[in-house]
Amino acid sequence: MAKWIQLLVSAAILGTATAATGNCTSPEVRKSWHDIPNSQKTAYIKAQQCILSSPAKEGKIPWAKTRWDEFAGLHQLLALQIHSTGNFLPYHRYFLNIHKHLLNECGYNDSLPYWDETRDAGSFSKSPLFDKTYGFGGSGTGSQNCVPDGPYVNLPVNIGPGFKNQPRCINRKITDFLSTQCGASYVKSAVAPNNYNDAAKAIYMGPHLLGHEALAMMNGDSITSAGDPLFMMHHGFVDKMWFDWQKVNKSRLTEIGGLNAQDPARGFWEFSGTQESQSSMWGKPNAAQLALTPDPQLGDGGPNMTLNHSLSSLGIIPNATVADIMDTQGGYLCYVYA
Ligand SMILES: [Cu+2]
Repeated sequence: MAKWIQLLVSAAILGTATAATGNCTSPEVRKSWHDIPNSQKTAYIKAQQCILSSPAKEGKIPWAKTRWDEFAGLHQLLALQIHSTGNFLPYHRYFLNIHKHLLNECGYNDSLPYWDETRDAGSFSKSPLFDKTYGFGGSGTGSQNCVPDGPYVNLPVNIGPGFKNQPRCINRKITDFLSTQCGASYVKSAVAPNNYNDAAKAIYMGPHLLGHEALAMMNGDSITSAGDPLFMMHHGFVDKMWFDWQKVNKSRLTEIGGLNAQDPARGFWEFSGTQESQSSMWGKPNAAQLALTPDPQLGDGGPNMTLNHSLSSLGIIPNATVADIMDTQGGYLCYVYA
């Protein structure tokens, strides 16, 4: 697709970005779930229920039964490209944008909320995010740790665990002490490094990973954690860390680095090896999954991440480049965090 058509389509999706100039005049303000009105929470939840219950639309991933499966399935296919690599922060920012598109399809046009986890660090279980009416439901119960209440009960996900695919409940098991490391002092050290690779790694290994582990179950599975709608709240928090890091110096809006993929023959790997014993149970992508997985070197022409790197949603929204998403107020994107 020609670049200008792509920009027009993107502008139509985002509403506030002007394609003709690439300007972003009135950025969407993304607020923590704590601070949005109940009416917005209800509208968001209704759209999320719609995504979880709508049939698959793209038809590219044969094992995806719902629209949500197509989204979670995309994260599964790309798992070895977007974790412990230079594409972690860029792709998850683009992934938030894909989610925004799915919410739009289901009638939600307000700003994307995120979860300011610093406010709940050390006591996740008491967070308003787990409210059964105005939140995502609570900690799991029973042998599968299925979330027992809230808006997403009885809405199964057909992706995961790991590289497997079977119908399952959204599950989580909150451990408060692990959530301590999502606190303000930990976030401050995560965004302290001066270069992209070190900051990306500190964010990944710090509040990002600990947030996942504090929620565990589906949320602790790096391949298919995106099955739980709560994932998007957590990754808004992660994206805000990158946004805050980038704000320090304009040169950071063009700074990228690292590799664009892990080795699929090895299976999933985390930066420091802390989860390797766990990841062995997540398995490896099978031949059908590999055949569907976008080429990680597309745009880069080699194993290293560049600004030309191609970001794919397998057709849900147009492909973008890393250059497009570097600046949240660059025109392709148009938002800030409050
Ligand atoms: Cu991920």
